[in-house]
Amino acid sequence: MSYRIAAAFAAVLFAAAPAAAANTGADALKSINKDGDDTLEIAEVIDAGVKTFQAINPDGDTTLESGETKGRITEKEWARFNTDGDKTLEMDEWLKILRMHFKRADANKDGKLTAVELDSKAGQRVILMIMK
Ligand SMILES: [Ca+2]
Ligand SMILES: [Ca+2]
Ligand SMILES: [Ca+2]
Ligand SMILES: [Ca+2]
Repeated sequence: MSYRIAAAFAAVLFAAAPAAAANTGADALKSINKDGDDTLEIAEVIDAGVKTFQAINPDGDTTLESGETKGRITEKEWARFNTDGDKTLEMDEWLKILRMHFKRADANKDGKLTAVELDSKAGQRVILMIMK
């Protein structure tokens, strides 16, 4: 196998394996929507966000370190929301970011996220913070 072909294969493999598994809005509704409607409200999103915080925090402390938020929180968000200036993200900081993405994803401002809103660019950022 030539180097060029090997490189092409590697590119395909990387493209097929994003850092965090991509979930659709329908996936998110299926696993997180508990009240029988077909939308996610802020309470459901916060609840799932708290669970995801705990799930991606394998060292079991009360904070997320940058390695633990890889692919979910951008460096810019770290700088803006890590308001106590330490090297860790506390739960309140994590949830502030999540609330921001919820607001951005809620295109019609009715306080609910539909599958379509969850599939938008902003909605995908919500999903990254509420599903492991
Ligand atoms: Ca709901
Ligand atoms: Ca941690
Ligand atoms: Ca902090
Ligand atoms: Ca909406």
